[in-house]
Amino acid sequence: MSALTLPRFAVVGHPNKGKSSIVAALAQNDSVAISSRSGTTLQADAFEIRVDDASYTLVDTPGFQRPRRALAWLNQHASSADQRREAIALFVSSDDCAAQFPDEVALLKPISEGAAILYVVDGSRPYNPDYEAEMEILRWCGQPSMALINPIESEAHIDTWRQALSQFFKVVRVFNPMLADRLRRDEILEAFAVIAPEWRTQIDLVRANYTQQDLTRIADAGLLLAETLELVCSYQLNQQTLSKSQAEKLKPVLKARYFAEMRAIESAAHRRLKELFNYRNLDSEIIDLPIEGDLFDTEKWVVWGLDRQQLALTAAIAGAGTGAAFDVTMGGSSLLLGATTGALLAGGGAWFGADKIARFKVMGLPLGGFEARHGPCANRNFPYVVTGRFLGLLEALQNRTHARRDILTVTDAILQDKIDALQSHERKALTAAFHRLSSQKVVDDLPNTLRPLLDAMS
Ligand SMILES: Nc1nc2c(ncn2[C@@H]2O[C@H](COP(=O)(O)OP(=O)(O)OP(=O)(O)O)[C@@H](O)[C@H]2O)c(=O)[nH]1
Ligand SMILES: [Mg+2]
Repeated sequence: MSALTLPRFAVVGHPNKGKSSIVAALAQNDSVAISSRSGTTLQADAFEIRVDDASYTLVDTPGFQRPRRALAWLNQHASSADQRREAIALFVSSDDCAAQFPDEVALLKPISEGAAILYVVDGSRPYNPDYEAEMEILRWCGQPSMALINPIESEAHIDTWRQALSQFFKVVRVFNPMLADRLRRDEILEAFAVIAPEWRTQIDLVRANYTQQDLTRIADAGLLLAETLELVCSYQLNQQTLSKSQAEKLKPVLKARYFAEMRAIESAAHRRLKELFNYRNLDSEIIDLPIEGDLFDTEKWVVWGLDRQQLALTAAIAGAGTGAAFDVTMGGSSLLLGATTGALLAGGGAWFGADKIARFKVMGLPLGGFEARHGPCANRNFPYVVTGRFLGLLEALQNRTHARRDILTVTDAILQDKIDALQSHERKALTAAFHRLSSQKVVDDLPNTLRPLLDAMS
């Protein structure tokens, strides 16, 4: 091992103790194979973790299967301590061992080729001397090493594990791959540099780049949100028809297409957000983007967006009648409005078919004297709803690790807190920007206006 080689760590231990989970969490890679079935990882698998211009590698390995017999073999091939490393080298290159001890050969090979050792145990199960053969074999490798206690179900046996492990490893840490936030990940990287000081420069560079990467991710998420808001708030479907009755017939088709496309735009944005956080296989569930009906609770945007004076005003109106009176200033669609407002437009709905718009002719035929149109959505709630759902996903991604394989449920519940935390000028700017968006007006520098909402999350 030298400072010239890049840091490389082999994650080893008993089967089913979370080795692959630790690799997934640290590598931020949700394609690492993890399952409750013992013996999931069958061969050593190297994951290079590249963060900008720095990198290190984690090697996921199969668990020890026959450590006592492997140790007996090693003892037969080394009569004194100075021969132990050689015995390990012989072990991993022997065809006989490959046949007898395929898992031990697979896990020891990367170590004999220079990887440092991360030994993983389960802190919810009691210590037991059966593990000593594994730890003894690892000691024979003579590589830098540390132990990680993964409290899979509880922390019940952490103390006894610590005592036992400290006989074999200079550094012992508790690391839960399901809860590994940025701070814990950074602490583990720092420990890597302690056990392998030759790699410190590179590891410190990885850590610094992670800090930069976190900031860049949030900035990129802000750009993505701005782009998505502009797209959904201005989205419109038009279809020219020859007659008003044709336009009427098209009504349900156009409406369904509009809904489907709005949802598709949102899910594409959510997919891109997941990719920004290195989630490529993550399934999430979220209620369908509310495009009509009660989900557009008119009172909600009052609380979300408006300042105190406006709030008092709207509260007074709301007290007098229904909350739905606020937003009838639509740019052509009743789709996003609640039932009451929708009723104001019943019959006409989103239709602008009566005007003769296109008068030109192609080869003597009228191209269409009527236009059926759906959208854009002018409900003032809409940008808030889309933003809330986006931030909900962003926060869930930040609070999750790549070791988890369960479905992510997204809500927009955090939006209110995020808006409350804004300074009043920031909130005003946001309210104004969202109002312009839902009024189909251009918003100058939307990413900057959104920034304070996202900054709180970095
Ligand atoms: N609740 C909880 N479950 C965990 C934790 N770590 C691992 N698991 C679960 O334990 C099981 C085994 O995890 P893996 O990461 O596949 O374990 P492994 O050591 O790589 O297993 P093999 O490849 O079979 O040797 C999976 O079902 C994980 O979801 C943890 O910290 N908490
Ligand atoms: Mg595994």
